[in-house]
Amino acid sequence: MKLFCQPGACSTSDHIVLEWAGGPYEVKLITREFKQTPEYLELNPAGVVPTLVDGDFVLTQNPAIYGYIGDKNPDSGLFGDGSVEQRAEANRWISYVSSDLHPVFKPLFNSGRYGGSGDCEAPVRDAAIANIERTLEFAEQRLADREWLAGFRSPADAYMYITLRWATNLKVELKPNLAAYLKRIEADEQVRKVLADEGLDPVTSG
Ligand SMILES: N[C@@H](CCC(=O)N[C@@H](CS)C(=O)NCC(=O)O)C(=O)O
Repeated sequence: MKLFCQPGACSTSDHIVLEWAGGPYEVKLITREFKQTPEYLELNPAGVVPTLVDGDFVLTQNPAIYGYIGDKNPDSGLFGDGSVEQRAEANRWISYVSSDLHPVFKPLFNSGRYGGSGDCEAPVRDAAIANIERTLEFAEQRLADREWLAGFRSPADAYMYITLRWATNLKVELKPNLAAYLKRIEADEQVRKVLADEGLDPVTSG
């Protein structure tokens, strides 16, 4: 399996999931500019990361890629014990990150697509940060009595981690449960390896 990944973008979560899955994989690190080349657009016409290539099979969209990696590595525990309930629980939290949380960052990263000049105007920025804080509150409450979003470590945590890196870089102050969760994820040796492989620094100290 070969993952096309842009360091620090959501595709880093797929890199972490591949590492957690334990099977062989290859990562091609790409730039934002490479996503617009004919070579890449042939694989991913939307010009976004991630893209996973497995033989002749080309797959896009984070949730689909997590499911594929999980199905290819059934003993990895990525979807818990594999029961209908635990798969659904993992998918519920993958959906939360994919559909609710990730999109609220988009006005900050691509403000030009929201009618702005490309530089995020202060009122847009403030509203976007408020939306991020409001959306993070669900995860903050969820983590009050559990270590991982689904109740076991799943791809939702890898994806959540990437959004928390973005939030931290945007100076969003994380509440206690999310702050502890971020430290927990960054203490994971496999996450550290992925960060090193992508030339990224952890966002927590210690
Ligand atoms: N729904 C897509 C979202 C992918 C996405 O938004 N990727 C971002 C990076 S996190 C991207 O490549 N955006 C285009 C750009 O930055 O030029 C998925 O799940 O794969």
